[in-house]
Amino acid sequence: MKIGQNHIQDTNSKDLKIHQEHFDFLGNSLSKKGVDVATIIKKLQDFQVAIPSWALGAGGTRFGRFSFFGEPSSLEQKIEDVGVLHALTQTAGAVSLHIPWDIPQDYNAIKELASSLDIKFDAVNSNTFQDQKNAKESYKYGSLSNTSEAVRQQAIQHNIDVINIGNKLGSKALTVWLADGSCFPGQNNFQTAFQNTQDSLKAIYKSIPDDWKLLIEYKPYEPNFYSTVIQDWGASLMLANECGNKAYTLVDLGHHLPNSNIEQIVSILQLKGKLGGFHFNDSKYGDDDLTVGSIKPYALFLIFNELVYGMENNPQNPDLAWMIDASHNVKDPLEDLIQSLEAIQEAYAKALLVDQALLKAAQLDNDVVKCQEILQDAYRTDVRPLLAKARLEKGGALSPIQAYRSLDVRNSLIQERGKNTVATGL
Ligand code: LRH
Ligand code: MN
Ligand code: MN
Repeated sequence: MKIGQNHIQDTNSKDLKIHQEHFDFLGNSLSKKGVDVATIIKKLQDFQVAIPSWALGAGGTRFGRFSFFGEPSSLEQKIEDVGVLHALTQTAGAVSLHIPWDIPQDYNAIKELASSLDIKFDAVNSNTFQDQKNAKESYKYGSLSNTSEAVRQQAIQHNIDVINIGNKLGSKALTVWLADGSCFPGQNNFQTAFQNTQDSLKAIYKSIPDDWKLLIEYKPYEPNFYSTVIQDWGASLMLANECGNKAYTLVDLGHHLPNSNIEQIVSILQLKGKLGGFHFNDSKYGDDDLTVGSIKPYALFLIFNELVYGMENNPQNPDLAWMIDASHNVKDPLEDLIQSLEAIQEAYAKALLVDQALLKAAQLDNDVVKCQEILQDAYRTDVRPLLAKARLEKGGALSPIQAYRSLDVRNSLIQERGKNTVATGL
């Protein structure tokens, strides 16, 4: 299924007038405050987020999975689905593959398909948390941290294989997330597990090409419930520092204990030039992988406020690999991803509205009330007409969800692919 420009323009046409009125009203009031609206729109247009190849089907829990039908069952179909998202939103111009869930068969064909849809290959993800068919060694008791050298070697080699796959696609980063840890006190020696992980990551790092990044993701628990080897940003940063200057920390929003101050974490990592990647989602209790911005939109805004500050003031920090890491149990996966993309753009746009000079002055004056007023003035602005304008100028939909529904995308996919499809992945 490919959405044509004419289809999108048709669906836009009836709402163009009202959009223009909303945009003019907001644009005028922002201009009066000294905001450069055109620059904000350009920044929104340049902000591209990778879609994970494993998030295009319904997720599920260990208690069950309910399909939305018409789900992609091959990598080609997954890329086509990202194409649908990108055509409508103009902000999903990349895909992130998990290996071995999505190993390309015909590299040239996959690359051609992706480039015809204006999609790039972002970070590749390795998987040493599941045993693979015919693998000699098991990851039951860990991978890069395992007490067995043979297991560690197998896991190191897998990461090198993933780098080679990514290289053929034009990826520029490897993301390592480990399930390694322990379920019961005494099961692991913390120091041995950490040291083994460090040595294994250093071995992988030797194969990281010069223009690549190694992104080290952390998570406090799950699937291990007593300890995780790379439990937090401190552990990740220590490992990245040990590896070298191509290694960075990756922050996944769902990988924090309740009430963690994530905005402060991203801020300090950027100051140290060590924030490399970002996984967006939202959560109420744990690593819930819910729609971005659906639970804590103000926290997301505060995080973006620090990201924007870092992007503008920390040249020592590289460009980040942005990815949505969400799962969809009760929503059409494509609709859910559209909602996440919109929430990301919304938080970004609001953060771009923060008057940084005024904020700095208020901070110097210790005018606490004014500091809060400045942040909340930006947060309370309804920026949706800016987002719509950014999409419209690039040929996207004024309202991606409405367009998706009026174009009846899910039914077309069901007709094309059949009802009983099962997406591969988690
Ligand atoms: C782990 C995680 C990590 C994995 C993905 C499937 O919870 O966030 O990024 O690769 O989910
Ligand atoms: Mn993640
Ligand atoms: Mn996760």
